[in-house]
Amino acid sequence: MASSATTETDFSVLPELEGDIYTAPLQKPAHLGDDWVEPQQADYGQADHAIWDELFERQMGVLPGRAATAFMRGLEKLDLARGGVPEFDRLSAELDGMTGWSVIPVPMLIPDHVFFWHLANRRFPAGNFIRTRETFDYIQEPDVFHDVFGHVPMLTDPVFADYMQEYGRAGWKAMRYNRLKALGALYWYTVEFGLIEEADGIKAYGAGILSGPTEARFAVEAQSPNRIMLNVDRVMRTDYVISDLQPTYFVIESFDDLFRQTVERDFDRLYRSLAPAFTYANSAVIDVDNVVHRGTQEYLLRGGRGSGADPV
Ligand code: HBI
Ligand code: FE
Repeated sequence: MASSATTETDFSVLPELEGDIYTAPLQKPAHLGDDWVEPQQADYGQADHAIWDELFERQMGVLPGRAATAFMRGLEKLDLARGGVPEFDRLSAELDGMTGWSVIPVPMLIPDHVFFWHLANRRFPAGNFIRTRETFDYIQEPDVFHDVFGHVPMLTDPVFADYMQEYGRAGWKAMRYNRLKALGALYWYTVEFGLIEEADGIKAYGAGILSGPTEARFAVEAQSPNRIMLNVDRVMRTDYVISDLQPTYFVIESFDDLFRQTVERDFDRLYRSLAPAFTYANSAVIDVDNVVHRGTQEYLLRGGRGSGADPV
């Protein structure tokens, strides 16, 4: 049944922020409207398209057998193998016929409430730039490869597409309860770094895993990280790592199960039960966990990113 927000709230209107609601203090560039959207960059040069193609090739060398079936199907349905930075209008036209989503260009990280508002209207904000040679292996902000290669193929899956819209709608409520960190943790451990159980093993559907060179093997196969069945109450209380491989990955049985665990939840009650800060460390395994693999945490123990520790 629809949560109360979906009956009272008019999602076509950008929410007004009240009081001390947490949002990233971002300075809106003068040329952007309230929706933070701009025209897609039209002058990608040969060097930019080559960077996209090299990133694409590198991922296709590691993802088969490790990426969720829904993701691999989405790559095909959207013909992302055709080469070069894709045109968002083409992707939006094709997505519209599948799940009603569109891809909209944004120049940078945008405020949470604007991001949620777009998701609530089935618009996916994607980076309107591509990384440089110098930042080839690690980017600070999501560029077009992270967003369009990592996230957009999953929007071709009807259940996941519904989940993403409901996630955006849940953002409203999180703002009202000032629980954006908790909702951010749910996003992080599903949309960015989620794993799913398939008949032939655990696969990745999170864009942060799918768009990086090392994390697909680390998340799916390495001994180091924990792999724990996803429980929304537990995930929303769990801290996460922004700039390194995750010490813990959460596994879902199916996108239907993810949808059931979230949309059919009473988020009002859940948010009221959450503390303002996180409760569990990102490497913790707790008594209620349904543990698929208890990690050795050897990657962290040996210093993590920059220490030369080999993740897999
Ligand atoms: N902005 N452009 C962009 N891309 C994101 O992925 C993004 C964002 N703003 C906020 C955000 N993600 C996260 O805080 C989500 O949890 C909302
Ligand atoms: Fe992302």
